[in-house]
Amino acid sequence: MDVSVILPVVNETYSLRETVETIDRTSKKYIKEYLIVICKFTTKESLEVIAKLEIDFPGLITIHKQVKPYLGGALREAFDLAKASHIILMASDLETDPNLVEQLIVEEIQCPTGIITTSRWIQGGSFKGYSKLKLIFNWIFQKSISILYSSKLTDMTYAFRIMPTDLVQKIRWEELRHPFLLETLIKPIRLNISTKEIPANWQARSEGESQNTFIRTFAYLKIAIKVRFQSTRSMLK
Ligand SMILES: Nc1nc2c(ncn2[C@@H]2O[C@H](COP(=O)(O)OP(=O)(O)O)[C@@H](O)[C@H]2O)c(=O)[nH]1
Ligand SMILES: [Mg+2]
Repeated sequence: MDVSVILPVVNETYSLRETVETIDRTSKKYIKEYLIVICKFTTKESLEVIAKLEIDFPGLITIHKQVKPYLGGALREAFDLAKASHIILMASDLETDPNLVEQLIVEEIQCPTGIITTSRWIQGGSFKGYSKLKLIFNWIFQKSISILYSSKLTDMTYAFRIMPTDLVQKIRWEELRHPFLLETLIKPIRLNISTKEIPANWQARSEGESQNTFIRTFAYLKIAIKVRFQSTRSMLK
């Protein structure tokens, strides 16, 4: 088993470097590549950090400039390019703690056809720097989705997880914006793929800005309802 770590980048600099360095320190033996996805908005400062990473981690950095738009577009193209047996979906802004990558991989080895995903809501997980109002909305949203899907999962929108590459390559994806992150879990759930959560501590990024807006959160509901009633055959390529 080996891993392609997918890292979408817009405005991250030291956060991206720390992400790669931490994973290299803790999980080097499993990593086949860091698949960095850039877009036309990726800043000059970020591109400089990426160029430096290419020198410091020879042979391990793959750079892809996305053609499709938005975060979903970036990740969908990365899925098709991934060379390892598994992909890790995460961010480069340190909102996905790179120290957890080793545990994700070790747990996945126990069940390589399933998905190990992270949760900020289970025992041991937490949010830091999230407003009370957002927390309430998040909790209600998570609860609604888990009821809709009769699932025990507690954090389906936090996209920090490990998945088999053949699975992500055979699913027909639809979303291009952030709701894609939810789609990457609910389609596998409908396809009866096993899932397990481990706790994660979330902390708001300390550099750059999110590409997501709170008001768009409601778009997640649309894909949640659509996929719930979609035939599983139509989910596959
Ligand atoms: N390549 C690429 N990366 C993106 C895009 N949108 C977001 N990202 C990156 O994906 C990660 C998660 O996105 P972010 O905007 O922080 O979303 P949030 O954490 O859900 O609010 C960050 O590292 C972003 O820089 C995009 O359109 N293209
Ligand atoms: Mg973020």
